[in-house]
Amino acid sequence: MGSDVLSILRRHAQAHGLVGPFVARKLTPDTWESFCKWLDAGFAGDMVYLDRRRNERRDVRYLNPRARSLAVFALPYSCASPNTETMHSGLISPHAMGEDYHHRCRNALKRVVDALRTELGTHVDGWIHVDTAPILERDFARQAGLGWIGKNTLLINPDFGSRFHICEIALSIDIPATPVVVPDGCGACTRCLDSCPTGALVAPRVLDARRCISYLTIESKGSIPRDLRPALATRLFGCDACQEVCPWNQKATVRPFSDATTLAMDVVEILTLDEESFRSRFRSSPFERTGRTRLLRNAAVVAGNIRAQKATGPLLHLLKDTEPLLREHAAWALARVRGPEMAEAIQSAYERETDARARSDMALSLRDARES
Ligand code: B12
Ligand code: SF4
Ligand code: SF4
Repeated sequence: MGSDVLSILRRHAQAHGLVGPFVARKLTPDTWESFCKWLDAGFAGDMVYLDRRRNERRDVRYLNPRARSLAVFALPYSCASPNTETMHSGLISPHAMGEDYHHRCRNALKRVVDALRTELGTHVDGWIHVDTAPILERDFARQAGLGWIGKNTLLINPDFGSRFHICEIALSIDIPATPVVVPDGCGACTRCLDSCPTGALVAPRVLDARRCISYLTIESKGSIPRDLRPALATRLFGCDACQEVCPWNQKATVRPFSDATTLAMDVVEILTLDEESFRSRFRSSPFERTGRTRLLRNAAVVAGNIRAQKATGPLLHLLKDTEPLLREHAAWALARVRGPEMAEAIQSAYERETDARARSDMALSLRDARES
């Protein structure tokens, strides 16, 4: 029955653009201790949900007590060159383009499980996970033979590099593990560590999320540290520098799931969005998850980095936004875009500011504006 299950899963997964199944050897990860050390070192920043559910990551059966096997799938995504036609382009990581991958993987795997039940003619439980469950996905993907964990911490497959998402089905039946584990393909290479704009890869396979642009632009709900803002350059949402330089991505044959071509957005336009226009523009996209405040915060940083003169109006408007985070980042950007001309506006914003964090950051922006 095991091999029948594998071929049914493979056939239906393929029909939905997924590669797999790769079946894990066991339901416990090999690197849970390493994960705990990482948490204890504080590398997770504000991602408290990782610590809250750390014990559940010890064994898939904490989550799915009747699970007997774990089938892992990959969803490769497009890595087309950024479309930088807009005047004030903020880069969007290709993984975030098109339909939210959480929906896409979940819907595809639901159909795969339904097809499995129909073809086997019996009830099989299949619990679907994509990204958000307390499962060390790269660990299981590695032990299932999907790839190796690169020095940039990403799982790399020798055929399609690291640009893919990982999703799983925990099944209530036994299926045979994939016999091959992919050997390490990094060797002496250190390109990813050398090219990280913020030095977030503090050692091979160890990432300090607090410095990672992906974390700062997508996960972090707070202020982007002032010293790291310039390193974002034009990155509006996510970061791929440590993947772009990887030789395994350069030689990969990627099968994109998305036909999206827009990998950049005009930051000046983004800065004008109110809550309602944000929601209607980004419904069902990954930006909906992060919300208006974080996207506009990032857009202000990019506008400051590219010294977008046209952003002056929207940034001045944001000095009066209801979100202190936006007032703070708008002041920072204005100090970079128009320097001394903006000192008066920043001074007034500083004087009426009631949020302590925003106020202390604005004091520094005011100083910068006067000195520039
Ligand atoms: C938290 C999180 C983040 C955090 C932290 C990332 C990190 N490297 O830990 C932030 C927000 C920074 C992030 C960024 C990104 N993420 Co993310 N993220 C996650 C999430 C939810 C948990 C990962 C986690 O537990 N991290 C903690 C570390 C310690 O655990 P780990 O990376 O899983 O496993 C580690 C151990 O196995 C250890 N290890 C193994 N062998 C060895 C050997 C030695 C010697 C040592 C010291 C350690 C060690 O190293 C591994 C890597 O750190 C997963 C989904 C999931 N449920 O797993 C997605 C996930 C890892 N992310 C994903 C993606 C796509 C991204 C981004 C590419 C998005 C982007 N373009 O902006 C970036 C990539 C940044 C990078 N270089 O990793 C994909 C990765 C796909 C792949 N091919 O690997 C995942 C699997 C989501 C998914 N389902 O597709 N992410
Ligand atoms: S995603 Fe960007 S910031 Fe994060 S580790 Fe990779 S290169 Fe560094
Ligand atoms: S850039 Fe080099 S060291 Fe980094 S993940 Fe790719 S092969 Fe490994």
